[in-house]
Amino acid sequence: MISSFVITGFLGVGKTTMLTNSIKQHFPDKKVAIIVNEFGDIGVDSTILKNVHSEVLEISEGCICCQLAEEFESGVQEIVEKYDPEILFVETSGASEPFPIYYSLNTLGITVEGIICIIDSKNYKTYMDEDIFKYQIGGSNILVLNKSDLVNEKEQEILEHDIGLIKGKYNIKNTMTGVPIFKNHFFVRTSHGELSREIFEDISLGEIVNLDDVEQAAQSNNALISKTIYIKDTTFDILDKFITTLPGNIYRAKGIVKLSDIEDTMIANSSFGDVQYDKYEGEIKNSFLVLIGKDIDKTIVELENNFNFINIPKFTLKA
Ligand SMILES: Nc1nc2c(ncn2[C@@H]2O[C@H](COP(=O)(O)OP(=O)(O)OP(=O)(O)O)[C@@H](O)[C@H]2O)c(=O)[nH]1
Ligand SMILES: [Mg+2]
Repeated sequence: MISSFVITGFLGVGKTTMLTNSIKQHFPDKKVAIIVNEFGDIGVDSTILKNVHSEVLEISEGCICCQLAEEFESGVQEIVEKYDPEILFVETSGASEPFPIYYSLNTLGITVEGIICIIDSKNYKTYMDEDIFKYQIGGSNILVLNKSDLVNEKEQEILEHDIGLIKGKYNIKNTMTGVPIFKNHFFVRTSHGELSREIFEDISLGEIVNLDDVEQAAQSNNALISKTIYIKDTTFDILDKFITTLPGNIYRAKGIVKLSDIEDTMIANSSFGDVQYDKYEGEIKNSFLVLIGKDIDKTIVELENNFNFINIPKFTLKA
């Protein structure tokens, strides 16, 4: 029997970080497979995850909760047939809601042990009115308050209060009976996605009947758009200035870059202005960044006019 966990949460909250920092160390004796869904057209997360986990399947350029639902189901079947995992983790895109994914896994006969929603303790206020954020919380039973290193105790209390209110209102219910379908939920405070093994062992969603009577959220990405830009010969300082001064409607920037003054190739990772660089163990043909945000088309044209080292091709190059 295969058991699974769905990892959901808004853009850049720390889903991939949780998978890299927690999973391998907790299940060294199990065959673990991961399906990762990315909103952008080039998968950065699968590249990061492949450094840590051997069986990683990437589904990019859209959301597996709606337009890529079929690709998701065939992806699950493919990974099960090829690898026969004992545990499957599914990282949804930051713009996906978890319930349809839970539903698909059930239909495929895979037990879902937990739906883990990761929350960015510092930046959640920027998008707490977005439907997708509320439905991600409503459809989960483990609420991980991540990035606790970036907030103080008072801010954590406000966060827990805010998230508790959203959970109360958006908890997924059976529309016929009004009863919440997940029997209980709990909060976990952490940083860098570090979760204890007990969290994965002690939970179970239990058997849920009448799935057809469950209300589902209106699937709306609220105009989130992703665009890949390519970076031509430039230095670290110039790129860093570019990333740290990106306009506020670009929520997320991530990519793999080779710069002229640094020997290592690097993964650049920015969410809501918090930027981090890590060494990338591998080679790339073209340096690129995937930018994700709201109404970014005009912003991208302005960026292209202002920075001569970026290039937005009319077609997708191989990274
Ligand atoms: N300070 C701090 N940074 C964190 C923490 N968790 C993750 N990050 C950083 O946040 C950035 C985004 O993390 P990811 O794990 O890629 O987030 P994600 O949810 O997978 O992002 P998407 O898949 O693009 O939605 C990275 O630069 C991480 O290193 C944390 O607890 N504290
Ligand atoms: Mg990710």
